[in-house]
Amino acid sequence: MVLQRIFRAVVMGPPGSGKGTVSSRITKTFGLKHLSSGDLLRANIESKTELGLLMKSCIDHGQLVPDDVISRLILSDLRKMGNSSWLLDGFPRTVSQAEALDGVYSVDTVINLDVPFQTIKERLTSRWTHLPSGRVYNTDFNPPKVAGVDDVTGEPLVQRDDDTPETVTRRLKAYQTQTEPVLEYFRSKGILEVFSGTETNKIWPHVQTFLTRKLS
Ligand code: G5P
Ligand code: MG
Repeated sequence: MVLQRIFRAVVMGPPGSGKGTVSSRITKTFGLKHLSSGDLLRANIESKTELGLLMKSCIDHGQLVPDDVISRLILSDLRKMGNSSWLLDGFPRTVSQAEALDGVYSVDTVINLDVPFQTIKERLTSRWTHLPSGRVYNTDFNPPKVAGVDDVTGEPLVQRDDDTPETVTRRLKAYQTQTEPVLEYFRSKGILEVFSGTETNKIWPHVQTFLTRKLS
């Protein structure tokens, strides 16, 4: 689909709710650029930037990184995208981040993936990631063609350091206390759209129909 106007969207949802999976389907179908705050932080860790090294222990412990750090990083990348249509995944995650984004851009829609916590815990321990691209696999749901290897580049897949059961529990707690208030923030602006379910393949057709309507 070729977009007729600039469109700016946010994907929200608890850790492991399928933000990355749904984002890649949205970008493929609708041609938006995808920016994931988690991928951006992991890329900094991987290439051992000063910022990456500083943020690593925060992320490995399942805590959010400071608002000013992530807001600066994301807003600077968005600036480089100029007049493109984009989809943000994992940002904003606090009301202060939402206000920082709001101060610069007008967001058209916020897609919230409402997936039960029990479903999430089972998924994350079987996730495998290609760090350079952010492509995600799951040994049950969408396994790579060859075990342990990225389909596109043939490079090795890794398990994220923050996908241990204890850290997942901490990430879910941080989501409840710090990120759930952001849903209210966007609901009060009338741009929040909630998609509930336990399977991405069942949620996705609803997201696709919603965006097709919104963009036509
Ligand atoms: P991230 O990287 O933003 P999270 O915790 O928000 O991390 P995560 O873990 O990346 O979110 P996701 O993108 O929502 O999850 O989900 P996904 O990767 O698509 O799917 C999860 C797994 O389930 C995959 O293996 C996928 O294949 C599988 N799956 C998907 N659908 C299904 C299904 O229907 N069935 C089954 N069986 N499996 C399925 O943030 C990481 C850290 O970075 C920092 C924080 O420390 C954070 O903890 N950070 C920030 N800190 C402050 N502010 C911000 N804005 C920050 N952003 C990141
Ligand atoms: Mg993700």
